[in-house]
Amino acid sequence: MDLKKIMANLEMKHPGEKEYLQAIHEVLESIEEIYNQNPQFETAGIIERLVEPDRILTFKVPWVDDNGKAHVNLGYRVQYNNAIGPYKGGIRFHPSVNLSILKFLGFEQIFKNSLTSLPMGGAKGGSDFDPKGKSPNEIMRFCHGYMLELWRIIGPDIDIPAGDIGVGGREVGYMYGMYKKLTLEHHGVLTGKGRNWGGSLIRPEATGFGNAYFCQEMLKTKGDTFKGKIVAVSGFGNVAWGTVTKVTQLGGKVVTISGPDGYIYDPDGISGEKIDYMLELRASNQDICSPYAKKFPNAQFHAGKRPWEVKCDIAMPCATQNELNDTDAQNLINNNVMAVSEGANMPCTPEAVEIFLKNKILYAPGKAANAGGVSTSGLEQSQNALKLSWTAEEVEKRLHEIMINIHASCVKYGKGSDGFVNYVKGANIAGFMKVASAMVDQGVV
Ligand code: NDP
Ligand code: 2IT
Repeated sequence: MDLKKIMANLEMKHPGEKEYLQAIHEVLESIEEIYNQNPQFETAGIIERLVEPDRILTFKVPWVDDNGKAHVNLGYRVQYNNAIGPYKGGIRFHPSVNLSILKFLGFEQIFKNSLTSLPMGGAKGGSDFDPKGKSPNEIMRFCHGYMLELWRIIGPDIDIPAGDIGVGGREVGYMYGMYKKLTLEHHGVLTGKGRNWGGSLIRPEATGFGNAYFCQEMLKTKGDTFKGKIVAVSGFGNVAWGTVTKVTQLGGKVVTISGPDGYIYDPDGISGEKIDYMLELRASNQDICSPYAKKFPNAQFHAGKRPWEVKCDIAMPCATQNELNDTDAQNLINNNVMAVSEGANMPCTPEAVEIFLKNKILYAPGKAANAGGVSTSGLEQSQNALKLSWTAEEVEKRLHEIMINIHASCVKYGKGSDGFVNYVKGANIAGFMKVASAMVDQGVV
């Protein structure tokens, strides 16, 4: 593999798509050695075929606000690779959404989904629509408008979307309603559905729970646990909430959460009613930090800052991509952090990752640590196909087993001769080998 040449070609073809190029570089760099040992991959053109999505649908979504004024947003679905199963991945609504971000997310999803051991290909979709400050009716009209285009290219054996930033149970409900109206079919084409119409118990918590379980497995390799550990979390959305809940259950003390306005440091720990309050604020579409600091006076609000300056044993970034840079990473190392586990997708910059690997701490990339969300989406699909509904205990037990197995795969492919586990390498190689072999089996298509 000539990594430099591949990257130079991609930079020429897709100028300015920085998140996409970042994600591709990270994966190719870590699979280079094993790729070169398997000449059948080169013959089958695996890299050239993997780095470009199978197809991209771009469309406009016109919608009308509560004052009768029309607006237009851009909608996308990137169907990346379906070698091991139908396309699968979330939908993101956030003003920052563009093709580069959705291509990076779709590309990462291929390997994440492969790691889960479930039959799911990789995809991602979204829009630059900003749900913040919109009324429930405006959200509904937008979701309906988005699905009016998307329905043509999805299906329970074709492409199964789900939530991501700005898309939770409510938005999935509106999109599902429109899909059903257009197709007359009720077969669970989206995951993250409501409990009463095909959703799975534990799906809302699953990404954060899985993140905590994965980190627990990493700690086990050092003979350690979450008990008594100080944990810094960023974000206050779906993934942050699940992470805070499970870390607290496992005996850790979460001292930070954050929003785009800054972060909260709560030395008493964020647990119990404080977690419920976090949910309440989230549901009411407010910024979190100043109301939280008002309600719990021991908590401090650090406006415009990120939580990585706080002394902690474990850091769990759960907000968005590139939210933890080299300065943050060095702060964490100087404060003796022992583990970093990514709830978000690609929250650490490449420079930050390099610092973690150089210092040989436990570092879990998102495609491994946050795979519990899509895994439980897969379990939701299984329940839909069986026309059954499993108990919360049953789903969580399966989720826990999947996370333990993903950890084992990372160790298998990532453990060096000195015993240090490079989870980036482990996750990328384990995810890649399965997809690449399936592509070879199926010929050049
Ligand atoms: P939510 O919308 O529930 O929460 C996102 C959080 O990140 C919010 O706190 C949001 O604050 C903050 N945020 C969003 N964009 C930015 C930004 N540009 N700068 C700073 N903060 C930002 O999303 P999720 O919790 O679902 O997603 C969080 C991360 O986890 C994402 O990287 C997502 O891809 C990843 N993920 C999600 C999964 C899922 O099942 N939902 C599964 C696996 C990974 P605000 O709303 O105020 O902007
Ligand atoms: O990034 C992710 O894995 C998700 N947003 C969840 C995708 C899914 O299909 O459940």
